Amino acid sequence: IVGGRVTTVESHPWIASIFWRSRFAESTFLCGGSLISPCWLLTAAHCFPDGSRTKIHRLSVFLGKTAINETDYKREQRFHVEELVIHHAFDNSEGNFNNDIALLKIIGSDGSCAEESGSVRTICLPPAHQMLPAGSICEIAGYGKEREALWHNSQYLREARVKLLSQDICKSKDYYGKMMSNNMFCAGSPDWSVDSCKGDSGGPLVCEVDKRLFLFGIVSWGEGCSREFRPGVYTKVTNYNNWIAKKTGLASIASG
Ligand code: 4AZ
Repeated sequence: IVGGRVTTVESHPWIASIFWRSRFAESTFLCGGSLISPCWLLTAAHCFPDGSRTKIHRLSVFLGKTAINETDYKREQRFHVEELVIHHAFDNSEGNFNNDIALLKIIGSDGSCAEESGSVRTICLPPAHQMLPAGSICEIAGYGKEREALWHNSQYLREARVKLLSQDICKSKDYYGKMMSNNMFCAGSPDWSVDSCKGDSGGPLVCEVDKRLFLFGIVSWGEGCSREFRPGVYTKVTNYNNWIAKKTGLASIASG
């Protein structure tokens, strides 16, 4: 997150961190995610370079983490991945991560899923195709870089507020033009000082509607971070309610 501030996981208790263990090295941080039901995370498809051939036994998921490289036995919960569902139409052939959405089914060593606590809880999905007006203020959170030029991710969870941009503006020539599909939307700050960045991918963009919080976006891509006319691009979650309901078997989740 560029231009944000350090926060604690209690303020974003649905945020997950996904780690990858190679055959040779210890676990490295891969991506963020959001807990949408006790057993399911929503994240970005591009987080898994091997796609559906990803070896899920090499993945692990943490909930309830404020410091990414510290173990907090009191607050965090750790899981294995039982299932990885990458959207069948995920497509990066145009370099724009179309349908950048994936589901992870998590399971603890004792066979249980996430347990609600002060640092762990689910986030609701918005009703299918609900649109928010341009200019709406939403929040992003993640463990990603604080500046584009840095090499390392943030040590701590960070948050920031961004404004939704209209589809017309983001599809215009000055912005992303044809790179934008209707499965995406843009968000940023008018002075370009706030953005998601590398390492925030897969994580949440959450907006408040009638005093309730909903997961409207998944951090997906952007040209660099916090660059003029290059806002962050987010997967439009409201296009995928049916897909999520079908793949998770959670009927109630489709209606928000
Ligand atoms: C990335 O490389 C990335 N500014 C994520 C978000 C943004 C750019 C790049 C948005 O994972």
